[in-house]
Order: sequence, then structure tokens, then C-alpha cells
Amino acid sequence: MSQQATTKEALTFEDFKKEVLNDYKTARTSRECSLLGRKEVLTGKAKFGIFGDGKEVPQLAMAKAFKNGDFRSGYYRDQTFMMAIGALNIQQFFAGLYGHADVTHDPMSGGRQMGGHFATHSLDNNGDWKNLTQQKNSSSDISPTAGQMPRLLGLAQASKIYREFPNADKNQKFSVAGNEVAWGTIGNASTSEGLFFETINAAGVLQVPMVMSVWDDMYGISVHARHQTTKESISEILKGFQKDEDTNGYEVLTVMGWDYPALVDTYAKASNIARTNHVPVLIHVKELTQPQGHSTSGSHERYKSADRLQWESEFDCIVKMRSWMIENNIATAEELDVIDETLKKEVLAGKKAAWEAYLNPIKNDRSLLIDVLTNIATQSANKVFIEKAISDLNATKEPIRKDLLTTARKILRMIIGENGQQLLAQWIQNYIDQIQPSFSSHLFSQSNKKAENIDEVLPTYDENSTDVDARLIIRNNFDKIFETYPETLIFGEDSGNIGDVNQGLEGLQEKYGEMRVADAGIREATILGQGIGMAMRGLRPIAEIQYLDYLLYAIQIMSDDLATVQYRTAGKQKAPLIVRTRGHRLEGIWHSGSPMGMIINAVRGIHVLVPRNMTKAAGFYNTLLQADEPALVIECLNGYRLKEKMPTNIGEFKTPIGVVETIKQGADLTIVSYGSTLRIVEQAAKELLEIGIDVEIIDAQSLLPFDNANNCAKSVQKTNRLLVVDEDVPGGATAYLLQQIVDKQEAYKFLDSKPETLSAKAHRPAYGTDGDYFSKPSAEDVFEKVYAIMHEANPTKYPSLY
Ligand SMILES: Cc1ncc(C[n+]2csc(CCOP(=O)(O)OP(=O)(O)O)c2C)c(N)n1
Ligand SMILES: [Mg+2]
Repeated sequence: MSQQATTKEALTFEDFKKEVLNDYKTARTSRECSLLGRKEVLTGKAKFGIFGDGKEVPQLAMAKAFKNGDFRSGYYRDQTFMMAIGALNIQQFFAGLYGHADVTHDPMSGGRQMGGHFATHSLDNNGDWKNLTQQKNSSSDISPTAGQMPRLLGLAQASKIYREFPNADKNQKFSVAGNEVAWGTIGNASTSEGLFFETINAAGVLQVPMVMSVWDDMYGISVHARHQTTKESISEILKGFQKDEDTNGYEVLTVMGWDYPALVDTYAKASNIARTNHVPVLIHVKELTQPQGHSTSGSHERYKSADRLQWESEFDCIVKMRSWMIENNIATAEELDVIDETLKKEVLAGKKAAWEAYLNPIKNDRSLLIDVLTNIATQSANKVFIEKAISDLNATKEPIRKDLLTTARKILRMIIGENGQQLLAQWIQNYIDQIQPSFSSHLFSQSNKKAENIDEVLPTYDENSTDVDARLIIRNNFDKIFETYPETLIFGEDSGNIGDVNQGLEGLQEKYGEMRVADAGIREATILGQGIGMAMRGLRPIAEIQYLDYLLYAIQIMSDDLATVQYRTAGKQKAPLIVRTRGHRLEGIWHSGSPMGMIINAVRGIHVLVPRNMTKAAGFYNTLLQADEPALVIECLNGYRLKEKMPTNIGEFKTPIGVVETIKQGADLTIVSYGSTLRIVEQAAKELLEIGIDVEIIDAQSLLPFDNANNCAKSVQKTNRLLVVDEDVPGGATAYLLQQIVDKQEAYKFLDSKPETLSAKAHRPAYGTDGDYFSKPSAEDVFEKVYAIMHEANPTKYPSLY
């Protein structure tokens, strides 16, 4: 008996020892990568480096507690964690540093992001979901400090939803009974951001399984904690969030970042609390260091005192872990020295392999190009110059693709009209066609669920179809959506209990429960983040922003995070989130905004849809739920009480994306507009017809993407005149539409008059009906603008009005 126990204990100790040694190896490998990485930048092989040195040991502990199905949302210090969960090896680390534009070499972003921005692959090569419960997941990092926080909230909330609604995971790819934890990491200084506090509060309210680690090294680049955090301690000031027995809240834990056994215990405890009870945990990991300073730009000797630097070298977490291992007879100093040396060599070998894998294809391409150029040179009048260019290109030790193209494109100009011109032109075009996708693919989905692939289904009506308040069409359509798609849910300010401020969700909370039709606090950025995180875990969230004017609070997250998800992962992650809001004209400065130019320029990568009525809007939701892309749908704030006919095929009709609709045929001039302004345009068109001017009206409907079939240019071909009308500022979305129609669609060829725009004033819309009349385009403005164009074309027929 006792002998058995001894053997078991001995075995356990052996296992334990093995595990610790393995952890030590991961930490040391990671450290060597940081040290060598910095050298690669300083010698010019890589452009910029930001590394995880000084933060290795807590990440080992986090990785131990991290289970399959879990998600990380963190920042650039987490290379050790990524290595520990098996999602990043040495060669991949360096491929990222060099910017190897191939996702098989740099799985983090295919060379699109600078090193230190981590991700795992949620999608297969067709853009379909992998089984995320069978792998360890990391949502793709972004650079804006605390930008990872809103998404973290949604990643955690998904577990909560799946625990309550297992049917939402039809194919069992996303959750096992909601047992997954979302793990956040952030630097101490970045906790100063509003997004951090907004997320912390929201997770406390929602009680989601989130474990938030703060890596505290007392600095944010050069700025000390005394300028960042009240009392210089995030756990101190968050004490009020501590959960009591009968309240919600957090478990707030603190631990030293160099104390390996304490870290392992702390993370195991945190994991358990979050996973089992869905209670969020904050772990303040103190006394971390930066052995090489913040990044490869600048040196920390400039702003840290000698004492601080001395302390940092003594409290370096790997140094401390090593001492602890020796003191506890886990390894001798000599054994560890051998490990250190072996790993150094491994890292060096991995680095070399990464560099060769990065460089060799470019060198091969260079050889091919040089063959072409040499051949061209022999027949060229500019032989001498071409040969000089070839020899310069050949002499470049480490060529990049830009060198190849610059040389080829400069030589092309020297051989205009010569025999070789066509050959070289062909080479250049082929090369760009071949390489450009490495840098430009996946701004949108490339899967067969691409939104533009979903065909239009028209609404149908029968003899019983009656005119109703338009909000009922939206409401009944959402009802059908929640019934049809168990993975859908909607949340926003006043969206739950009262069914949104315009009753577009009236009665649906009662029917579908408080989690699927939910009220949210006033916090637009994290409402958006909830949507992103849940969409990344297979749900189909609809995040509601109460008014378009308040989308600005969320636009940073839309622009930096949502819009870039597919692009920054080269198609390996997606977040098909629907953002629902309402806007355009109503009343006053902050309830009448239509800042469409700002929005479409900030969110390339998200579809921006501007339905003119509620049937169109409902049709967009139906389309989007068949697709796998994010979109913003802006309903007309003044349209809910207008009458529309109730379709018979609620939930089924679909408004197509990237397709305009001609809502009135006409011969004299094309007006392109969208949203609430269309009603004014339609009114003006009737009045214009009375004096014999017959305008064609096109509803843009979908600003991003816009009119894939070039129907606007086709209309201008018929009318030869173009006016773009909206209620954004001058040069806002009208400038975009003009660029699309006149430049991209080449409508300039058909124009007999100057293409014109009519927009709102540059200032915000003033309050009241007169405020609106003097701020936004009116039917008279549209009438007179069209009339002026016709006057210029035919002054006899249309004498001047003024
Ligand atoms: C919104 C935003 N502002 C500024 C920066 C520039 N910046 C990058 S890292 C950093 C300091 C972050 O410090 P901390 O959060 O403590 O993380 P650490 O680097 O110390 O681990 C700053 C200011 C940024 N990336 N994003
Ligand atoms: Mg810091």
C-alpha cells in the first residue's frame, strides 16, 4: 500500500517536474525570440518589433487554465501564451516579424499585421466555421489600446447564451453547455481607456465568463502609472466591483507576475469561477518588467531610473522562475543552462528557416524577371540602361517585391514601341495580379455566402394586404426571424422591455425571453463589441444603436475591429454582425444626423445599407441572415408611422445588396438619392412633371457596395444629366456617389450638363421645422436645383427663376 502510494507520489512529482520544465522551455523560447527579434529589426530585416519579454510566466499559467473552446482577446505581449497553447511556433513568429504575406507561413495575419498581433483560424479555406470547441481560439488582435475589450465582452457572453439556448448551436461547433471562458489581456496603462471601464462594468452587469488579466509593468511606453491610474493600482480602484454573496460583481484577484506557483493557482481558481458560475474575474498581475523596453522604437534607459532598471533585472519573471525551480529541486542550474543553450540554437534555426521561406520565393521571382529583362535588353535601344538596372537588381542581397516591380515598371517606359514592350507589360500585369491578393483579399467575404450572392425575393401581397404603420412590418419580420433562426438575438438601449423606441420589437421580449430580446446599458461601444464577439462564436447577433447620431461612440470599434476582421486575418475569422440603427431627418442637432460620408469612409469592410422604407429594411435583414458578412442597416427615423402594405411573405422577401432600384422612370435628368431624402425627391419630381421636366429617380439603397451593375451610368446614358441628393454635409456621401457614378462607372462620357450634388448645410441640423427647412434639402431645393440645370441646358424653355 505505502509503496504504491510512494510510487504514485513519485510519478506525480515526475509529471509535475516535466510540466514545469516544459513551461520553462516555452518561456525561454519565447524570450529568445524576443531578443533575436529585436536584433532582426535593428539590422533591418524586419521593420518593427514589439515583443512579450518580461510577461512570459503569467502567460504560462493562463495557458494551463485555457481549455478547448475558450477564446482569447488580448494584445501584443502574448506571444508566450500563443506558444504555450500550440498556436505559434518559432518559425511562424519570425514569419510574422518579416511580414511574410502568406497565411500558411504567418498564420496570425498573412503578413498584414505587424508581429505581435495574434490569431487562430476559425474558418476553413471555404470560409466555413471549423469546430471551435475542439481547438483553442484567439480572436485577432488590433493595435488600438483597449480595442480588444468590447469584443471580449461578446466572446464571453456567447457562452452565457449557449448555456441558456443550446439550440442556437445547431451543428455543435461553438459551445459545450456554455462552459467556455473568454480570456482578456491588457497592459496596465491601457486600462486608462474608456473602453476598458465600459467593458468591465458591462461584464459585471451581464455576469459573463470572462477572465481579465492586467499585465502591470508600471509603464505605458514612457509614461509611469502615476499618470495613468488613480492610486497607481487597477485592482485597488476596482475593489468596488468585488462580488458579495448576494450581489453580482467580480472576483478581483492579485498576484505577482514572477511567482510561478501562485500564478498557476490563481489562474486555475479564476478559470473555475468563470467557467462554472459565469462570474467574471479580474486578475491584476503585478511586478512585471520590460527587459528590452517597450518596442524596437526607443530605449527605456531614457525614462527609467537606474534603480528601476536594477529592480527589473532582479524581478525578471524568468529569472525568478528559474531560482524557484532550483530551490525546489526541479532542476539544477547546470540542467537549465543546457536547456537555455539548446533553445537558443533552436530559435536561431527557426529564424533562419523563416527568413529563407520568406526570401526564396522573391529571389525566384527575381530570376524570372531578370531572364525577361536580359532578353529585352539585347534588342533594346536602351540596352545600357537596362543592363545597369538588371545589375542593380541582381546586387540587392535581400530583394523585396517592390524592388522587382519598380525596376520592371521603370524599364517599361524605356522600351515603348520596342519588341519587348508587350512581353514586359504582360509580366508586370501578371505579377501584380498574382501578388496583389496577398495584400488586398478578404476585405469582404470570399465564401459562397457573400452577401452580394443572395438573390432578391420580392415582397408579395394579396387582396387582404392592408396599409399598416410601417413599424409593424419590421416587428412582424423580426418575429419571423427569431422564430426561424435560433442563433439570432437583439440587444440595445430600450430594445427589450418596450420593444425599441419605435416599437419595432414590440411584444418580442415576452415571446423570446430577456436574453434574446434584451435591454442594454447606455454604452454603444460595448453593444457593438458584444455583437462582434458573439458573431465570432457562431451566433447571429443584431446590435442595436438607438440613433444614428450615437453611432459615433461605436464607430471606432466598427472601423478598427469589425471592418477589419476578415481582412486582418486574411479570411481566417469572420464576424457577421448586423448593426441596426435609425437615422436621417427628425428633430434637432443630435437626432437628425446623416453623417453617411464619415461612416462609409470609416467602415470599408462592412456593408452599409440605407433602405428608404421598412419593407426594404426588413428585406435587408432577411438577406443578411443568409450571408456571412457584417452590415450596418440604417432605418428611416421618420418612417415608422408612415403607411406601408403588409407583405404576405414576411421573413422571406429579400432586398438585394449592391443593387439600386429605379423608383421612377424619366427622360430628362437622373436623380440618385437614398433614405429619407427620397420622399422629398419624389415630391419634387411630381412638381417638376407639372412643368414638363421628367426626372428619373434611383434609390441607391446600398452605399457599400454600390450599384454593382452600373445602373446609374446606364440611366445617365439615357438622360445625360445627373444630380445626387442626400442630407449629409456637402462633399459627404454625395461626393462618394459622384465618384462612383462619374468616375468608376464612367458616366462622364454621357453627360451634357455638369454633374451636381445637393446636400444639407455644413452645420448640424437645427431644431424645429424651420430648423429642418433651413438645414436640410427641401422639395423646393430639389425642384430649383433640377430647374437650374435644365435652365442652363435650355434657357428659352426654362427661363431663370431668380
Ligand atoms: C488608442 C491608442 N493610443 C495610443 C497607442 C500607442 N501605444 C501603443 S502601446 C502604448 C502603451 C501601452 O501600455 P500598456 O497598456 O501598459 O502596455 P505595455 O506595452 O506596457 O505592456 C501606447 C500608448 C495605441 N496603440 N492606441
Ligand atoms: Mg504597461
